[in-house]
Amino acid sequence: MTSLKRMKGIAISRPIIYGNSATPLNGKKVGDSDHTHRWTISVRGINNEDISYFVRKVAFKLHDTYDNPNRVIEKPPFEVTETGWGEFDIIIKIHFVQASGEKPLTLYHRLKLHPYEEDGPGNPWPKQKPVTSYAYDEIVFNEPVDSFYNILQDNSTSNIPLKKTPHHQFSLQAEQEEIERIDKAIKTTAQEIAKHRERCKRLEAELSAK
Ligand code: SLL
Repeated sequence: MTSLKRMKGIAISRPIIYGNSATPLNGKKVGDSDHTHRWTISVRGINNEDISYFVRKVAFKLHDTYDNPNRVIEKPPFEVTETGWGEFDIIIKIHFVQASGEKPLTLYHRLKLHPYEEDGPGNPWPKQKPVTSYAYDEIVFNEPVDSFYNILQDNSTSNIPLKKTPHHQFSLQAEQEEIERIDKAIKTTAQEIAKHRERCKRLEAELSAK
C-alpha cells in the first residue's frame, strides 16, 4: 500500500530537457508529400538520464495536418520523429507515475525547422547542419507524497553539469554566462533610457525657451 501523505513544506525538483532537432531532406521525397524536413521532438533527462522512474508517459499533440496528431509515448525514449514542411506549436503533456498522485504537466514547444541565427558571427548556417531548439527546465513537486519523494530520492543520478561542452548545452557555466549577458543588457538599456531622458529634457527646455 503506497502512502498518500503529503510532505508539508517540502519541495523537490527534477531537471528535464525538451525540444526538437530538425534536418532538411534536401529534395529527398517522402512518398508524394511536399515535406522538407525530418524532425524529432523529445523530453529527456539531463545527461540522457532515464526519466521513466517518475515519468509514466508523454503525449505529444501535433498539428492537425498530421495523421493521428495525438502521439502517446509510454516508454523511453519519450520522443516522436516525423517529417513535414511547417513549424507549429506542439503541446507536450507529461504524465507522472501512478504512485506520485501528481496531475499531468503541460508544456508548449514551437517546432523549429529553420535557423534564425548565424552559425557564429558572420557565418551563414551550413545547409546540412541540424537546427535545434531545446529548453532546460526543472519540474518542481510541491509537498510530494512521501512514497514519491522516496522514488525521486532513490533514483536520481544526474546533476546539471558544471562545464559547457558540445554534449552539454545546459550547464552551470552556461547559466552563469546567460546571467552575465542579461546583466549587461539591463545596464545598456538603463544607459539608453538615461540618454533619451536627457534628450527629452533638452528638447523640452528648448521648446519652452521659444
Ligand atoms: C504553417 N501554421 O503554416 C503552420 C502550420 C503545419 C505543418 C504548419 C504537414 C505534415 C503532413 C506539416 O508539416 N504541417 O502533411 O503530414 O507553417
